[in-house]
Amino acid sequence: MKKALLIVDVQNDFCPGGALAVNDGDKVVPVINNIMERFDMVISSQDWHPADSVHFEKWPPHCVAGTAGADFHPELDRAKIDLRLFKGTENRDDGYSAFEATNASLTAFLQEHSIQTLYVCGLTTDYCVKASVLDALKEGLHTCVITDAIAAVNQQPGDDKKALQEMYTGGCILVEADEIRG
Ligand code: VGL
Ligand code: ZN
Repeated sequence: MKKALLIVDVQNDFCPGGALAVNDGDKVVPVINNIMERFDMVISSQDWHPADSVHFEKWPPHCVAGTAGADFHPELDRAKIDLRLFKGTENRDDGYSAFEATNASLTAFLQEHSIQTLYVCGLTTDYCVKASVLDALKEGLHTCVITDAIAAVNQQPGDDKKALQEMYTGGCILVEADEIRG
């Protein structure tokens, strides 16, 4: 069975020094680089907001389209990425899930490549990773979240645990990077 890796929002603004930095956001990068070659396809998403997005009523401005903050973390191995998705691109749209990308359809891409299993990693556990996992489950995909390749906003302590619980309850499998075979 074919499997793909979805790398959610490993962007400068979610990493230390960024506009919406999350604890240990950069720690996911070596873990992700190390596992990419075990997948048939690698897909990335990027938060890509217009400067006047309503999303910035809830969040400090971050990942404005085309800015350095919206770039991938410099150490992410982008050469292995087969499809780049951009989301949150409309000014009325939060775009938390990679399935809401506006430049291409993740669902169509997975169908074209006969991929039925999706592994999700990246930033952030309690928003875009969770939203992408829940949409993947709705699409009927076998869905796994890589628990040592994610990091959370944690506005409230424990939001990360709650998000993982919600994913698990929805049918997502929790795995560690070491358990993934090529
Ligand atoms: C995200 C908050 C706001 C995420 C995006 O990538 O999880 N979180 N925008
Ligand atoms: Zn955002």
